[in-house]
Amino acid sequence: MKFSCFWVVCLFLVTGGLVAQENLLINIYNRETKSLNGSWKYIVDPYENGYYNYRYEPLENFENLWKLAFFTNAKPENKSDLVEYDFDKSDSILVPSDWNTQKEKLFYYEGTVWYKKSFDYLVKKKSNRVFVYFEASNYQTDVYLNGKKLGTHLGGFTPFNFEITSLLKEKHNFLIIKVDNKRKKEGVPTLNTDWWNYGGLTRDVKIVETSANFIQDYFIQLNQENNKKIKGTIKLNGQNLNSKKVQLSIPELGIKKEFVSNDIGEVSFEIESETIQYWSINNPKLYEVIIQSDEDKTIDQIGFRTIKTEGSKILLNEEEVFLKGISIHEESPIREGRGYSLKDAEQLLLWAKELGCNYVRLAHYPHNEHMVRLADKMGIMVWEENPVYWTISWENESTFLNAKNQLTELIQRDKNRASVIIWSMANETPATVARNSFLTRLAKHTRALDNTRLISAALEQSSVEGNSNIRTIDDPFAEVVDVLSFNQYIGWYEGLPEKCRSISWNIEHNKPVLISEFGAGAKKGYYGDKDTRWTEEFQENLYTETLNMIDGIEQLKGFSPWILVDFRSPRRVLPNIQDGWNRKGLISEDGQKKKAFFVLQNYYNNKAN
Ligand code: GCB
Repeated sequence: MKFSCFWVVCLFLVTGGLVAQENLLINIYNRETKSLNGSWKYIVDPYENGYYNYRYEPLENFENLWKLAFFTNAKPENKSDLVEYDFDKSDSILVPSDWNTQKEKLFYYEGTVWYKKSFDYLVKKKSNRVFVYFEASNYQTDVYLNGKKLGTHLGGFTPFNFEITSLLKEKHNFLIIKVDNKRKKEGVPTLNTDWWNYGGLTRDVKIVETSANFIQDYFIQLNQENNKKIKGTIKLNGQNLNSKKVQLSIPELGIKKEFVSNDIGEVSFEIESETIQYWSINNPKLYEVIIQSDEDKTIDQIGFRTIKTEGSKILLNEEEVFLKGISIHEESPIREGRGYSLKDAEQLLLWAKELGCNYVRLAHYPHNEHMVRLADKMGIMVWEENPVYWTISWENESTFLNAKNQLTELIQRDKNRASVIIWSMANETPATVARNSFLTRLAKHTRALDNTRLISAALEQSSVEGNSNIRTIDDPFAEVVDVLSFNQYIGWYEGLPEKCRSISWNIEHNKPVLISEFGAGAKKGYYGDKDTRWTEEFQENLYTETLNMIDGIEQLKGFSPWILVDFRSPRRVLPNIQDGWNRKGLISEDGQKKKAFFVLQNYYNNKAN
């Protein structure tokens, strides 16, 4: 078979076409966009027949096999022509949303599904640019427009976009997306997790139109060293970006300033203001911030606050704060499956508020943007987490780059959110040399992108040598973090709840301590005595005992028990109790509060912030 130069170029695009960070757009939340949500055609392709030939070579490498590739959306040219797929005659599926809970036959499916959407698009102005923006898609996403590959994205929980200006037509565009959620050893996360591997276009898909030169990025917040100054950078994207005018206004603060960009289209500034009302949990003040260039304008709602640590204290606007938290998975409390909507976010955060929380841990991966936007409005502090979970391939450089890329996309999306106070690098990872280096590099990268927030990771505790009743943190990564967090399950995976009474804590670090997880499983409506596992009383007792125990940790500055709502996990198979659900929720998947909810609520209500 002929292997022409053209196909070599295509192959390069396929293998080398991973999304680069430089072009990720921000504040799409507030931009005018065309939604591609709704009904899409789909083809389930477990053998990836739409991508490989029978020798398992990509079809696109062969001129004569090209049309067999599903992304070409080929149709038979005459009645004898052989084309063995047809999107238009295939079933439909809704976007956004995972496929598992939409189609019964896909409940346990892990593999490739091809999505297709046709659309017309009239650009508003000829010189404008157009992008297709994905809020998230799990896990590997290959994107094709009108038969041409735009690129590949890895990772299930962060946004990415591709420019489509030159490929777009007024009529009959077809976007074909290959989404593959197969778990992989070298992936982030890897093969083993304690949550459901929901696949598909799980968040919104949008078309974004911008001017030729547009405002691509900005980072605007309070100077952490001087709370009378607002500090920021703005970055334009386009051609000839030197000496462009950029205006920043915050009308409520009487701020209106004009800057001129440097040769790469960036401006940096510091603006004094004596009258800033700081964002806080009691007064989550957000200002309307308007950024304008010659051709573009974008508006955001930004809160200004400082967050820092001092010894073992966490200071929000220089005042000590105790983080009354709860961990949350991104599952819809309204429908089944992966959460994605504003309504999902509202329900979860309202429950957290009802529990008395001023803080949430969004575990174990970046949640949808509604969560942090709403937390900004509701005055809830947020821990955001990269899906570096349990047993990543620490020595694999491409795994590292993948983890770094996902974290970068998260920071890019949320760095202007006052509610976000902690970036978490990982959860429950083994303290090996390779892992220490992996996480230290991630932390260094995070600080380089954003040195205004705190860095943490959910670590593990251990016994001091010779006395299993004295617990400590001897993980070397504790030296790197700003906030020392760890998970502990004394009374559930280790002994019974009363065991908490025999444990004392010897933590030597002069840093704030957070307990990022503790908990016990209980089936809503299963009642009994406190020693009977899975009863609400067992869980209730575990909370009572744990709260007594951890009150004895001197540097304790908050916690986020595991977890707000029961969530799906294929690891949880006990019939009539788990049935595929991790039961450590304080609320059942159908919204009923368990007894332990009220123990924690009572504790939080009696505890000062
Ligand atoms: C943990 C993990 C969390 C699990 C939880 C459990 O330590 O961080 O992802 O779901 O334990 O229920 O075992």
